Amino acid sequence: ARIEAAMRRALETDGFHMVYQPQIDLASGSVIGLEALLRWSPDGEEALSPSQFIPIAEQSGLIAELGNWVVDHVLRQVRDWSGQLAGDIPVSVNVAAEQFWRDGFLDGLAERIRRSGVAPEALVLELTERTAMKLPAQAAQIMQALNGQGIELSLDDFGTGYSSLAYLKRFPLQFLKIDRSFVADLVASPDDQAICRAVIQVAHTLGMQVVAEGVETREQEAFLLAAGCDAAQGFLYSPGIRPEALSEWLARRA
Ligand code: G
Ligand code: G
Ligand code: MN
Ligand code: NA
Repeated sequence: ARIEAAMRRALETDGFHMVYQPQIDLASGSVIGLEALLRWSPDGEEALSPSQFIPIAEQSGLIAELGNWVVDHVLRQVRDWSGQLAGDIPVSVNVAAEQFWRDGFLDGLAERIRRSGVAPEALVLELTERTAMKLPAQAAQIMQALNGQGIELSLDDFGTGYSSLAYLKRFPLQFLKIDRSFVADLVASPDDQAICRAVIQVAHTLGMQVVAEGVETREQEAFLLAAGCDAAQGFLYSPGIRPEALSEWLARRA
């Protein structure tokens, strides 16, 4: 309840902010995406991870407002970046289950994008397996509608939920993200190596690009590249970057 009240205050006072983590094309080394990550330090206290406070926002119903804050904030940022290096790179936004499943999510999002003047193609939505598998048939319909509006979709944390391959085939996804738990021990674990290879093959067969999360070493990167993985993000390249520092980071890599 205390966290809930603090979240309400933070929404009123812009107490949240976003950082942007680069996604790197493994073959060319170029930056092909940015994942927007929500950050919050309640009233001068130590930062809380979204994995701690998003579930509270979902239970309390605050997720609608918080989700809208994130979308509007990212859209404004993308608009501010137009004409700069970051302006041409699609930005991935995480969508929580309770946010996705609320009545009016689709229309509300379309309206926010329309009002911002940003092209829908500038956004990628990251949905988790848990979100999609809650009601797979309806999820597939909403996903079709999002694609129809020009918004691309990514399945986040892949391998940690209970996705059925039958549904994976029916979801109109452009990207699949290998969860970082499979990447962490990649170099030492033949099991994780086999899992990553298999996931990459299945995703490619279904026409999806694969992004590996949590890449921290050159060895992991080399394995993933050899296995045909398309892109990677992780501390090897950069943690989330404050928007005001991003242009410089991009310029330094270019
Ligand atoms: O930011 P961090 O790397 O600590 O992320 C922890 C978890 O919180 C990840 O699973 C990430 O997807 C999620 N997350 C980060 N930002 C957002 C956000 O804006 N909205 C939602 N729903 N989840 C987010
Ligand atoms: O679930 P999601 O993929 O959206 O999570 C992103 C989370 O992963 C964020 O909390 C981010 O800070 C974290 N993260 C990003 N890169 C790395 C990494 O290389 N190693 C680890 N351990 N965490 C990472
Ligand atoms: Mn994510
Ligand atoms: Na993830």
